[in-house]
Amino acid sequence: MDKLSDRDGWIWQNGQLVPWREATVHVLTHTLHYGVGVFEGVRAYDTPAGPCIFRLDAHTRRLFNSAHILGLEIPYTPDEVSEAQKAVFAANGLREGYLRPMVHLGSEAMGLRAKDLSVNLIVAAWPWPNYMEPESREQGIRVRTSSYTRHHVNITMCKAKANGNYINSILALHEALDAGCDEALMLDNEGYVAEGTGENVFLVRDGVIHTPELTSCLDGITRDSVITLAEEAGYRIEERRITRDEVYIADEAFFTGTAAEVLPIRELDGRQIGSGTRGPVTEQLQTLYFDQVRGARDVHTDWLTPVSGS
Ligand code: PPE
Repeated sequence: MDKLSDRDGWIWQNGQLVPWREATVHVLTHTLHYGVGVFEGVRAYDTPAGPCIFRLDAHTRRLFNSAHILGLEIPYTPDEVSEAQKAVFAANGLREGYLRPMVHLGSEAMGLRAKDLSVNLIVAAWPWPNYMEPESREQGIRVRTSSYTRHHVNITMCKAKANGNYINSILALHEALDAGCDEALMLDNEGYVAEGTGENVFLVRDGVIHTPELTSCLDGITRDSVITLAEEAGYRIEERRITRDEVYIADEAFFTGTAAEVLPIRELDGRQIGSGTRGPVTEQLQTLYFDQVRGARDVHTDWLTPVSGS
């Protein structure tokens, strides 16, 4: 198997572009043991103006917010972190790909009481096509409600995209995959629909779009983009508590996320949703989204940051 760690290229590590295989950390890295770190998932797309990072400023801002929530002080300015993402994408000669900025604590000391550890930043970039089969964009995916509850708001912080939060996501996702589904739907501790393991969720009923309020899900940047595009297309959006059975009887449902993009859900817990394939509203929003990220629209041009031209 090709190993992600064994390839040519460059990774930005603490202010420098280092050769891909040499971008390593010590085994006593604090974050490796306890999960206190924060990260981002960002995509860049090929556009008529060359490769552009989608909503770079919003992702950088969320990285700083995540760090602030966990009490980590990133030793760079937001501009420097945005420039690092552009630099590493350009250095790897990519036209389209995924960027992964990640902030982790150093290996100066072990233990829960360790304080004043170094705060380190890496940014990697690689080609990462959507991890679902291409047909799933048209036909939708099969989803199962997770037996694992999404984070309670006072356990780990849902506004932080924190490394450790993803134990919950991975437990839920692997349970769904083992059951032959493509993704899990997670409910919050009161039983209301929260989100996917790495996506926000939407449903459509009688022409109105519904999505859970932000209390127990990540403040997704794709979610925000899709809400903006949907409102501009004339849809009403209701952010509110949603129950699992409302998804069963929705006309359409879909996930949004940087990695997942806009992905129709065709089935939840063995119940067909709507027509059992991508619905018209989902298709329209998908088209708007892909046109937007690929620079085919003349609105929201500030959402696209060219990789070169810094
Ligand atoms: N909820 C969760 C839990 C989540 O991890 C993501 C992103 C979202 C919602 C959507 O947020 P946004 O990307 O800003 O629209 N998940 C990232 C990690 C996925 C992975 O497989 O790793 C992503 O999509 O980059």
